[in-house]
Amino acid sequence: NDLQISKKYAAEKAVRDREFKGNMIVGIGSGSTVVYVTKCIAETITKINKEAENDGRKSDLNVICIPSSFQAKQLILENNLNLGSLELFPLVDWTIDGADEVDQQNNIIKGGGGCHTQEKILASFSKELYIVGDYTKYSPKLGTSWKKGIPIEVIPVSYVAVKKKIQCCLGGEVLLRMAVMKAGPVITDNSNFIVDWRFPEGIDNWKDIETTIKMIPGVVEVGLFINMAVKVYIGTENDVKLYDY
Ligand code: DER
Repeated sequence: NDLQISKKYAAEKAVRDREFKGNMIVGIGSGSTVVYVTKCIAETITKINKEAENDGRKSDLNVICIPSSFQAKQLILENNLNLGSLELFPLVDWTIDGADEVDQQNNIIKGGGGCHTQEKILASFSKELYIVGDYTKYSPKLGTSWKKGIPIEVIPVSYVAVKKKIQCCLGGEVLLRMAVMKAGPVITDNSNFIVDWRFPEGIDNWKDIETTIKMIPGVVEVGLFINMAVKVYIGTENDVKLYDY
């Protein structure tokens, strides 16, 4: 359907805009759009190596992929890519990741897939972060299209206290994210809970909000990526719109 096609187009454009040469450390985000990103990276590497072989020369391309989640690790392995780790490669050339919502000021909500903590770590230690998404992801201001709130990873024992603190200081409603295929709350790759903050109307000082929430003891990471993306690729059913920040 055209949603999947738009994801595929955005993913492929973001990958094809990158130079593939020599030794590269590449960050792999999480979610459904990144499935297309990982496949396209693998296809690009195969193509370059094949061209070198046909020219009778040895390819010098060596791509190592750093995952942002168990899902990303699976994608790297399923696509027969070289799996690395941030411990071994603490500085990443570029990362491509998805998003839940992007606004015109480069404020991004991430964490719909429950992986924003390692995604933000990986993004922060990457020289460049590229975001890819389908046409539902870009909106005039946060909250227009994404209605599930800001994901916040919390240390399990603190979730009620954090919920009350955010509700009383910032308003809105905070809900513990419950699992669907398992009884009880969602447990993250880092063995924590996630609460989603359905924020009130009229918030626009997102950098301050990010800092305020991050400073509450018990909060591990908040799914706000403010001014972190270099470029955002938004797919439509027959094209890709590029937002350059
Ligand atoms: O959790 C995230 O931030 C993921 O990147 C995810 O929400 C992206 O959404 P997608 O599945 O539509 O690519």
